[in-house]
Amino acid sequence: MSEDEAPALRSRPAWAALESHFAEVEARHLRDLFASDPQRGERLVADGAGLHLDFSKNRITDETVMLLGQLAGECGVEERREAMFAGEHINVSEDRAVLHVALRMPRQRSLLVDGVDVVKQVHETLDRMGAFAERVRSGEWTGHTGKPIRNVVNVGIGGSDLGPVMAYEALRHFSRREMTFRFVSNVDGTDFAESTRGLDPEETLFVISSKTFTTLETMTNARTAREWSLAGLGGEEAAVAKHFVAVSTNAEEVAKFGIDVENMFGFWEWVGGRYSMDSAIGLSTMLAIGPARFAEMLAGFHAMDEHFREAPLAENLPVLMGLLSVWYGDFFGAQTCGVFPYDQYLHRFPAYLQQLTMESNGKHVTLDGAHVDYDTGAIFWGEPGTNGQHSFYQLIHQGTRLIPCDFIGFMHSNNPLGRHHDLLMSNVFAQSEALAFGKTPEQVRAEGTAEEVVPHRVMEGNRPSNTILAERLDPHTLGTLVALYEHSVFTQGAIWGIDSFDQWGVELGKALAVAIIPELQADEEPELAHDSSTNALIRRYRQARRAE
Ligand code: G6Q
Repeated sequence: MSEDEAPALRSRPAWAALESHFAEVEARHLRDLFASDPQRGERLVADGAGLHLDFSKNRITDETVMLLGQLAGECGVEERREAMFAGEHINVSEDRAVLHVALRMPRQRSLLVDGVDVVKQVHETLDRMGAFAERVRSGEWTGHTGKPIRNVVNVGIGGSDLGPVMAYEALRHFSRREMTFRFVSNVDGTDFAESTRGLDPEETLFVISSKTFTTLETMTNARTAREWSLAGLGGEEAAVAKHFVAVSTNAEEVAKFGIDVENMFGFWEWVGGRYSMDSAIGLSTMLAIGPARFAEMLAGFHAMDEHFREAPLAENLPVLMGLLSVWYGDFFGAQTCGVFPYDQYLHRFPAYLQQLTMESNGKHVTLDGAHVDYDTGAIFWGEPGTNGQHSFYQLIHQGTRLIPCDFIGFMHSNNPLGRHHDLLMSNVFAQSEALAFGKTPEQVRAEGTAEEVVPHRVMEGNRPSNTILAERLDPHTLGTLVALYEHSVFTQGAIWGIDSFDQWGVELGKALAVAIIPELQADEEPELAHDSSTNALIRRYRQARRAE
């Protein structure tokens, strides 16, 4: 396809049907949709892999679901899904397979990619990780001076950090409490300084996590970690072997850094960074919760993979959520999507999802390079409830923008304290109810509100949301939740016909900064050839540094 040829999406019959259907639905209020269809709240729900999705509070009818399903069919979502599971190179711009689903396939399965059984490779690595994690957790693996490891510091960034941090925080309840886990990602020295503060080098293990082992931030932090470690261990190079392990696909660079490749845990180019928390990149997670719990997490991922592969589209949680995102983004013009986990342990989940969703679907061309003439990935954001309610929910309730929301709640708390959990969950139900149904002027008046204040207190309602419920936040559930969003992202990408698995915008950032470093550090005033703004900023910084 030539660059100026329009992509196919808008000319699909289901798209046209959705456009005319949209005009009808847009005019309807969720109050009426519920009033005219008393079974709606029980019908527009789906269950899979232990998760319950109530999508009835969305601005849709049964016809919308049917038409969106038709669109998925016309866009070949199922064929593309099968191509992913078969190991085809669906990441076209990098000519790679996309096989994070193989990371959680059970041991007895096999998946041949270019003649190699990748499931066998995955389990060999999991076994090595498991043996290592057990040695560290039991105290058998000791540091250079013979002390057991009490602190684990994961050094990585982006996909090599967000998953590990999120999973550690999410599963803290199941973690080895006598051990401390910290995460260093930012090249800002403050991150390293604060993350290692108070730790004893004799008891500290660094896990250097980097797919490429060339990322500026991670390698800078890794070198600083080595200096910190050696400084605390009498400067003996031999200490590195006991205090550093690597997670990478690049054995050569790992060896160059000085880490014994015996202490390297590998993964493969078909695992994208933001899809890697269940690969060896999850080593810190395994050290925290142990190999058996890690296996439970993988089983959760796999259960959702199977659901995604087998459930009919209209009952398929990730497909439904993906299609609803397309519906709001491309028909209602919604720009963002809020995700609100009502569980404090999931406080890093929105940040994790930001990378998963926005790095995957923040794309402006289709697979064959045509510029899209529709919107792609939404802006994802969020905070745990109930905290968000006391700040930005105001705009969702009464602002002028449409913000579809995902509420995530659990039947049982990991910390059942008095009435806390009932209060927490009452807020999940109350918020989605208030967003959908609002408060009419009549209702506000009936509360005795002074007439001039009535408009201020009216809630228009008709604000859509999904409610996702699970039994309890445990490793299995976390796996299902992450896979739910992974496959929702996949579904959206397949509808939009984009490559959800490359990240050229991120690569650009990696290259640009490298060019400026010598200009900041040169002794002589460098010849600057940027634009006038960048030149002036660089000069200003150099001047400030000279004055130090
Ligand atoms: C993820 C991205 C990106 C990547 C980091 C770290 O999908 O590619 O976030 O994970 O840039 O890369 P390394 O693991 O190679 O250090």
